[in-house]
Amino acid sequence: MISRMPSLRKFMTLERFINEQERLYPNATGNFSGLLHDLSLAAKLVWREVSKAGLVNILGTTGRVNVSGDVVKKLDEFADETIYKAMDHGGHLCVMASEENEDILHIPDQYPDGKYVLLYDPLDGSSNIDANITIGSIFSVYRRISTSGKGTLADCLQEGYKQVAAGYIIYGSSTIFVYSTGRGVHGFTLDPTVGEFLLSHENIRIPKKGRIYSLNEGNFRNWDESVQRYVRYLTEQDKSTDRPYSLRYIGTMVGDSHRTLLYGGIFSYPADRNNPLGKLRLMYECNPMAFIIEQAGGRSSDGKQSILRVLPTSLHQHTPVFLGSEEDVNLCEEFLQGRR
Ligand code: FDP
Repeated sequence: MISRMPSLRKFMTLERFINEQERLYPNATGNFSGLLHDLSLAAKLVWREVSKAGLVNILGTTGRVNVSGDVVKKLDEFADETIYKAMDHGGHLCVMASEENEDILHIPDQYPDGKYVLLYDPLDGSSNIDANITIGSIFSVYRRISTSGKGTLADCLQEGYKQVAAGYIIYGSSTIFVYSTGRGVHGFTLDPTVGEFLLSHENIRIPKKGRIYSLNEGNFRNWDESVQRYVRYLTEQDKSTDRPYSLRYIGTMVGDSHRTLLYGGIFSYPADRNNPLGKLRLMYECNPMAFIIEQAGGRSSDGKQSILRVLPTSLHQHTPVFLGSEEDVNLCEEFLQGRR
């Protein structure tokens, strides 16, 4: 007779995890879980295309430029449409907005409107696509504030602290779905052989302090003097404070933030002379990442306040961003605010 040893760990799929989380809320209608299930399907569809991008020769620019001035690759368009189509008919959403589109995206008339709002960056780090370097998709979910009918721009322009969920899918050496609904940050790695995201990083906590800094140092001369002083400080030699820090910069916000989440340190895109409000978008990139980092015990800042407190005034607004380990972001703010 074969005696079965109790298995060391149970296989927890993303689907099962979402359902188990729903049971913690006795009044849950299943709408929110349905939304997350739809997102995980969208993630797999985008992953499938990303992973064969080089093979089917769908790369190359379409010649179009998106509202933020980036050249749009075909894969961006595919991801944009795929996420929209996976999310438009579930009855969970009343409106969407995507980094690739200037205006809000309405739910088609034939489908029911729901009580949530989805903002997404379908393919972050698109300039890395051709080099087969890590890219990702980012999402952010809010509760609608309008009372009925079609969702509005005001539904989309809510402060980051009002997010009810946020996360990203990173297409790297593995594909990982990381998300938080305000109860910890959890990561699920895609097993491509069975097509399931499996829980691989439960309750991620960012280290209190790291020793990696991540930003485009090529912009050094265009930064404010306080940012220059901070970065110079990080590169000085001092064993007692773990300096010099190491520099790591992929140039994909998802990748750089994910590494910062796991290893600690600081990721930043500060304002510079060419980008007076920084380069990254508040609604599509900074808010969701700040939500994840803060949920994991880290900090985010625009230099003065938490990113999650920045008042949005337009869909594509930019903000300087500093996020990562609590001690690193605190120290950075001391430099930025002239306290050091
Ligand atoms: P990309 O231009 O490749 O789409 O906001 C987009 C973004 O990438 C971020 O993912 C990344 O952090 C940043 O821009 C990189 O900008 P730089 O090339 O100026 O460093």
